[in-house]
Amino acid sequence: MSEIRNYDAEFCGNLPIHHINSIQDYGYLLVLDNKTLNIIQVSENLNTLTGLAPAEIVNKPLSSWFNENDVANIANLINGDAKDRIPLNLLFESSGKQLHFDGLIHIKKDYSLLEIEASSKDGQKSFSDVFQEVRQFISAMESASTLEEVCDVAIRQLRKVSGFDGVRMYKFDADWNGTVIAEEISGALESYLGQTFPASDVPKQARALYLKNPFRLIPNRSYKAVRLYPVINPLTNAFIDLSDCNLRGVASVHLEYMQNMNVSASMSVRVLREGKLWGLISCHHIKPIYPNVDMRYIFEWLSVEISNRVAAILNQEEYNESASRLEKRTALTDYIYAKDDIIEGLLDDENLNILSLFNAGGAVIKIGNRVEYRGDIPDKSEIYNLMLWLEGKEIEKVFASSHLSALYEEAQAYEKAGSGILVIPVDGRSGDYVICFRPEVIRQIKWGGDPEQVINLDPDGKNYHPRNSFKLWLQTVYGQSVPWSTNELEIAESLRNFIFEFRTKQLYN
Ligand code: BLA
Repeated sequence: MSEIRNYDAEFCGNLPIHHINSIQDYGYLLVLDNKTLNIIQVSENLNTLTGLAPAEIVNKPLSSWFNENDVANIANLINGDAKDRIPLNLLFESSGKQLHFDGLIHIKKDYSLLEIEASSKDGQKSFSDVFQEVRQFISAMESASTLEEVCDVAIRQLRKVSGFDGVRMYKFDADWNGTVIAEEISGALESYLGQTFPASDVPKQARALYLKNPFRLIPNRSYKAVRLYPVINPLTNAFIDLSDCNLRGVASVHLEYMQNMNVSASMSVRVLREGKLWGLISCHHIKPIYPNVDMRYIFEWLSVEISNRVAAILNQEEYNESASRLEKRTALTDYIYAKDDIIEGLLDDENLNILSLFNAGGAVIKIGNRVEYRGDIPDKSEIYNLMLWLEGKEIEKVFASSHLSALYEEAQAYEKAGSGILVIPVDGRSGDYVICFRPEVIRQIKWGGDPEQVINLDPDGKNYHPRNSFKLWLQTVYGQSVPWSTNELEIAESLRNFIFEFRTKQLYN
């Protein structure tokens, strides 16, 4: 199969989801002028609370409906340092009625977004209950020692705490495709465990939002979209940016996607590693479900615990691996000194050599007039041509690929031995290189539905739909090796520096 089309870059990733100009109907949105605290834009459903048409609400001060202390607090916040996602408890007063609201305010330069929803005490737990649950959660995760165990424990516990029908751990790869690596579901949901979903399913602008907002909640995909009034924000003269707003309306392609997955509700919570999105915890419910604000905060808290635990395990694994590789590299460079020769030092020892350092199947070293070959490698003439190609690239730093034939067509002839290549230029101008080869590892990707069919266009050529089947779709990938890790590339670069210094010393001694 040819390369899969990148719908993320070409299409889905460009949908302006922040300018949707509508909200979901489980709350209300008020946009405030930071200077006057007047309401300048509202979600049209605010008329059900106030009994007034949206046109009658705008330009009124916030104090027309909100308690004096709350308004004073908001004024202080607007002038304060914290800007994003500040939670509030608010008292709303209309026609003698008092209603409690949970609020969230996002403060921008000229205006603030105030989203509110009726406080729900349904299923609310006492602090000590929550504390016990979280404590149990953390201790269960601490006793898990591998990534698989952590993910399994995390989603099992989250499902118990939240009551969602299904909870899955979804891990992104280097190309932002995501694989379900752990799953807890009830009978009515389809299993996606082990399946990979293309990057466009959670496109780049949607992924970027998790860096600011820990979760995305869609309690009912059949919600009635609520428009904003007026349509254009009077301070910016543009559609308002709803990126930060939890209530933000949902892109219709994703609502259809949820329908195709047979779920009504969805909540996805970020898992971060070193400030980057590592994965998502995706929760689904067959019927609509409204986790209350406390539950969302518990989720947010637990996602931080999960992120920390995942990062700790992966960092430890990487640390162990890089410490052992560094040890090997040091032994190898000592050996080069002992032999007083780069080629002999890198190849002579049966156990510790350039192949074992980089987990390579074969290697070739050319320095000056000497060429040495080891292990599984392409033919000598093929290597000669490869070196000419490398010379043309004028590489000065380490160069690596786990899919050489995608860059250099001739390599298709020797994918078995040389799907992957790591090149340490010794002296690129005279064609001197240390080259390691990695063999082909044929692998199968279990896609959740055909990745070539992620979008179906209507005959009008304008309207489109997401794929409607997530049935296992197998792709066999040929011509690729195990990828070279960042640490391997760093070690290769440090070896290049060593070789350079060693040769300089040899020249001048
Ligand atoms: C959003 N897609 C999402 C989200 C998830 C997924 C988790 C975040 C919102 C949410 O929590 O529901 C995808 N959910 C998955 C996947 C699994 C899962 C893969 O549980 C696997 C188990 N989607 C498409 C196509 C496009 C697209 C073709 O299939 C674009 C043309 C877009 N997905 C899309 C958009 C959003 C989205 C735009 C953001 C929706 C929003 O926040 O408004």
